[in-house]
Amino acid sequence: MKLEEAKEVVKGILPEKRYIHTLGVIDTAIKLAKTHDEDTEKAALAAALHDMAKFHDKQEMKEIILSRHLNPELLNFHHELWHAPVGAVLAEEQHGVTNEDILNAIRYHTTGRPGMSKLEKIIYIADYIEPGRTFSGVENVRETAGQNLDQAMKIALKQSIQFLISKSQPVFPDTLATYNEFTQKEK
Ligand code: DGI
Ligand code: FE
Ligand code: FE
Ligand code: FE
Repeated sequence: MKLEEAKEVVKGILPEKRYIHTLGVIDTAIKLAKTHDEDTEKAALAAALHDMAKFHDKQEMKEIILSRHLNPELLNFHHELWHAPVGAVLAEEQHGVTNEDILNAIRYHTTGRPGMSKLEKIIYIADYIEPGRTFSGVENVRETAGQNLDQAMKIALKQSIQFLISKSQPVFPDTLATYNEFTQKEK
């Protein structure tokens, strides 16, 4: 699947605001890919599709998680977490995306995971810092992302976990494990 085609697909399924967010993630991901020597076409395609399941029917997402044997732990957490792994399933099954790195970048864009590839980090961070994001703390990650992806991941994960805790929300185990990994990496 080519970028222009992917944009048409998501333009057809996402509300305008979410489509504009997606365009911001594509732009940001291409920039980060150039800076950090990653394939810009892969980055753009993963970015275009990353939120494709964001408005997918909840019951259908649940069925996909069960039938494709995705991590069953997802069902014990907020349904906001489901659109990432379900999006990867839809990208593969409905749109013929076969590149495993692109599929993983979609699959782990919300929680992260230990052992993330460069592309996975780029999509996670691009989603966090695209120009439409205005929450407090976004600048910390914007400033760091051009220099050091691991450092940017650490800050983004830390802030996300702090935000969830401030709302008394549970934190998905992968998110904590990813934060621990980036923190332990540091010298
Ligand atoms: O889809 P986006 O809004 O662009 O962003 P996202 O996919 O990164 O995050 C979607 C939502 O998921 C966001 O509102 C925060 C929430 N979230 C992320 N990590 C966790 C989480 N919610 C819970 N309960 N636990 C998590 O670990
Ligand atoms: Fe998302
Ligand atoms: Fe995110
Ligand atoms: Fe997003």
